Amino acid sequence: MPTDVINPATGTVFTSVPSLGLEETDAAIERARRAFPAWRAVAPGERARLLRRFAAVVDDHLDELADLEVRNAGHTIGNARWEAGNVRDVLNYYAGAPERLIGKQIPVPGGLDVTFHEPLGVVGIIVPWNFPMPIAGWGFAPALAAGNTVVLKPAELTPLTAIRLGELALEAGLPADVFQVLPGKGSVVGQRFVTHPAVRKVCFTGSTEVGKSIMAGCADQVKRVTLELGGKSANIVFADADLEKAAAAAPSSVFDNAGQDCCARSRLLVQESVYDKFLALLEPAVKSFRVLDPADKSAEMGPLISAAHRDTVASYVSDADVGFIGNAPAGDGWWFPPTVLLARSPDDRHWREEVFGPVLSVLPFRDEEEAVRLANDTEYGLSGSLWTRDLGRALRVSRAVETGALSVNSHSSVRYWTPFGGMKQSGLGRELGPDALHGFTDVKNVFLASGE
Ligand code: TAP
Repeated sequence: MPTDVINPATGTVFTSVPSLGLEETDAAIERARRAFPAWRAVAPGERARLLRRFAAVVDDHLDELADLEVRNAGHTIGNARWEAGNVRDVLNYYAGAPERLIGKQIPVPGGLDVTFHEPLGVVGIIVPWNFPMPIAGWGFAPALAAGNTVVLKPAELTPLTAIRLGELALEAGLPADVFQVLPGKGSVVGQRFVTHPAVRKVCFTGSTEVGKSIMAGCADQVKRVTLELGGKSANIVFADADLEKAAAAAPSSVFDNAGQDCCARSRLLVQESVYDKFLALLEPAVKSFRVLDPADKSAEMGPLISAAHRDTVASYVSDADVGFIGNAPAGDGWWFPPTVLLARSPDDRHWREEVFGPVLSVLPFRDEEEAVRLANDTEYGLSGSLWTRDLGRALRVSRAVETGALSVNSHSSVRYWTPFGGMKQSGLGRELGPDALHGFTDVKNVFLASGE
């Protein structure tokens, strides 16, 4: 049965894609299993060349991929171009890996001991709707570089760029069945990655709730699993910070991609001595945040992904203390304005739960100890920022905040050169960075007796 694909900026259906059933999923996994021995046997230099070629073909189609994402996910054209470029860059980065997948030679008595990083087999990648291209690339690029074959399930809401990337891989010369994109339901295609014995690893990005069920399902086969889950990250502004800079940067740290970002700094902690001053600086920055047709080059934020999601986001605002609200287009599409809520206490629902929309909750704190305690008072631990001019404080707080990625005097979270992933219930394992291939390989130790 085909699935309708909707443009969230207009609410209209503009195409449909097939939704694969169980039999088609099993057949694709079987093809991936059969393609594995030949792919792992491709010489490292040749695998590197194919991945670089794949990157070049993505680059040739950058505008096309970006336009697809604007229509399918409502991403601003600026973001969508960055996202397609990120797939290219991540492919190029991991194209350097096959020739550098170096084991160890370990001194032992009686012979020679060496380790190999062996590919796992078929890797299943499950992608959410919020960043369809980058999250796909962070999985398939290192998985392929390590010599695995890949089956990838895009989110039902946003399948188009992943399907196109699957076609571009073939155009670049990757052998058939090495990288297959399987559109369909999570409960059918995604779940089969968990239960099918030929799939040796699942990379899941999405909600903490589904991630837990995937982890439990993978336990049955001791299947490898990487989880990138939700977040409720804190942006901590100390009184000694460059307040103008921190206030100017705060809106994009939470409203980028309409807040549908697991790294969104959706909890703003402001030291009480500068609380009023900071909010006065923040208000114009929020009100001038440009929420426009995402195809408009000057747009900083587009619509939410669906009508149902807009209802969920709205439910957090209805009984909260609203600080101030930005602008959004009226009319068709799933628009929601940037919204700043003043938390009454850390028990407020909007302070505790991941809204996954353009909603920022603000709370004052007294001192460093209280800032750290409030920042860590959550089951999540993905990202976060702190703003201060005090180097010692920057170091102390960076070490004390329990998150996988933190930035000081900036809101940087994801750079493909560095590891990305969550602490606590935000995830398990790390993607990106120089060590990502170790998540797609098993170490084999070989001892060769010298016969002495
Ligand atoms: P989910 O419902 O968890 O869906 C994520 C992906 O998993 C989709 O492709 C979905 O397929 C699939 N899926 C759903 N149920 C499944 C099952 N039982 N077995 C296997 N696969 C299944 O999340 P979402 O609604 O797409 O995204 C929103 C949430 O994801 C947010 O709350 C956010 O916390 C989290 N998120 C986290 C991150 C990172 S990087 N940590 C990134 C994006 C999103 P369908 O298309 O059929 O739903």
